[in-house]
Amino acid sequence: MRLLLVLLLLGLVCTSVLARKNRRRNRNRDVIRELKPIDDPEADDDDDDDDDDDDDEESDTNEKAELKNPCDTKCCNRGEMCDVDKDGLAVCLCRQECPMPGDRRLMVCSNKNITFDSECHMDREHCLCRKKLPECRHPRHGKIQLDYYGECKKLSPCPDMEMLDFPGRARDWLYNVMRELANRNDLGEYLKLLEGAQTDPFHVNAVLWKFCELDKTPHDRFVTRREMLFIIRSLKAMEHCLMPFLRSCDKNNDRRISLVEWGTCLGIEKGKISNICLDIHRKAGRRT
Ligand SMILES: [Ca+2]
Repeated sequence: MRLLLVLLLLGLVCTSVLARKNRRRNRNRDVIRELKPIDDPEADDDDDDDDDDDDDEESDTNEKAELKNPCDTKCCNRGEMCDVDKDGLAVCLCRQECPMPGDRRLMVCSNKNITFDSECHMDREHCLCRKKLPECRHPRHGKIQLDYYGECKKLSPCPDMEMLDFPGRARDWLYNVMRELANRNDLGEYLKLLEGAQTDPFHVNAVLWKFCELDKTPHDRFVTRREMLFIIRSLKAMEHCLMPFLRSCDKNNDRRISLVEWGTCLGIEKGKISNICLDIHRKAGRRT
């Protein structure tokens, strides 16, 4: 029941994150649309003098160059939005405001243990404080980061018994996530691994699949905290054994988890830990 709840909550988090991304994209499009000049089709009709054609073409070209929105090629950080200054240059400014989500599930907890109404609110505060602007609520927010999705709460320690039980629960959870993704046709090239995971009580394929899935940036057969950020942020508040478990996986303390460390940590026999991603990625035409 608890695993199902985690699965459903993860689904909710995924959906809300995607929705936020879409809303952010739409908002950015709206901003750019507002900043983009609107061509006036009647402007050309006013010019009837053939002798002035060359001058007009040159003028049009200059005008178009002038009207090109410099923000089209400007990349801003999170919490910022692009604007054009008085000299016509693209500048990144902190967002003036964020929409109120009206849903407590979109709250986020920062690494300073402060709850924000949304990721947008936290990013905006980070921007204001980084730029030392007067609206910044506290100077230390200049180094604020997202710790986990949801309202901040006291995270209880993981009891030894639960820690012992964690690998088995994690394997079952990974298998359930895999099945859920397959039901949604989102398992892609890893679909063939599901059959093996179904018939195996240890769900070895599900454990190996998750490693392939996490090891992406870069694909170097190690999983770093950065590569696990989404799963950590999604589950940290719900699963108090997650962080100590992940720390325990990194046996040689090099701040990254190898495939063998991952498999061993999740209770898989060494002989069954294989780099199945290699074949799958090759067959999918992906560089490995
Ligand atoms: Ca990696």
